[in-house]
Amino acid sequence: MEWERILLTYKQAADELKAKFDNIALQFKKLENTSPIFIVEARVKTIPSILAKARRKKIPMEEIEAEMWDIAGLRIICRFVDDIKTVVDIVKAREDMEIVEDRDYVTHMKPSGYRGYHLLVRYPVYTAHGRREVLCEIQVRTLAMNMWAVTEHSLRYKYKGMIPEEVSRRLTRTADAAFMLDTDTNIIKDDILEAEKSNKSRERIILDITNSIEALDSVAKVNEVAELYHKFVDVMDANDYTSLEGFYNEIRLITQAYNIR
Ligand code: 0O2
Repeated sequence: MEWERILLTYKQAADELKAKFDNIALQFKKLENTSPIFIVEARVKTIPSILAKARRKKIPMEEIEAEMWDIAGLRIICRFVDDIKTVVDIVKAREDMEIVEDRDYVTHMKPSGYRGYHLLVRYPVYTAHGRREVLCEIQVRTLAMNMWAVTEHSLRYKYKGMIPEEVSRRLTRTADAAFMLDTDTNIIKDDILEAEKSNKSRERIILDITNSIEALDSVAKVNEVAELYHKFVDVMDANDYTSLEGFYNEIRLITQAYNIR
């Protein structure tokens, strides 16, 4: 096997896919203040890990590329369970990758307690030696699902698959806790997002007021600017969004009158 060439092709696929989904997350955040994609991670399996999985699943060496689906892996982490469906729909609507299979371990939890939505995609890359198609597994999980999976993965590795009874019981409890965390945060999702939105617009208003007063400093009368500073401090002390908005509108009128912003 030409491991280096093969793994470099998978690395290119994983890197490209990460860049694509990172950009989607960025666009959501900039344009809608929130994104169904929270974190994107990409990895290529190491040679020992590929060989171990091939042995475990009895995949002959010459069939590894066709049969091992997750040599290139992308993990998309979401904050809310509902976001998983949004992300899956985004992936399914793309024309630069073909869905080969999907596995919904969110609705159908694995017996281990594992949850996540897996999409197997065929993705073309243009390498130094031409076009290649590789399989890549996209795992979509919530933060809680991911935390559980990473923990269970470490324990499984530590105990070589023979997790002691007591540890296994605790793992089941943490899976239940992760499920509850996901269910409850999903129910109050709108509340959480609304709170974050108003925090963000508060921060933006405060920054705008500060910049406006600074700009007025060079054109308005000293007394007028000092008065505005005092009023700003009072409004901040009051910690009331309506007063802040009122003061913001007042400042905007003044800056417009001075024709500075
Ligand atoms: P790694 O080190 O994360 O890459 P299966 O035969 O069902 O066990 P299969 O057929 O390879 O697995 O496909 P599946 O079910 O889609 O699982 C592929 C990957 O999903 C795994 O890759 C894990 O990353 C993750 N996964 C699936 N089941 C579990 C689970 O019970 N616990 C944890 N922690 N992760 C899971 P690898 O190669 O096993 O591991």
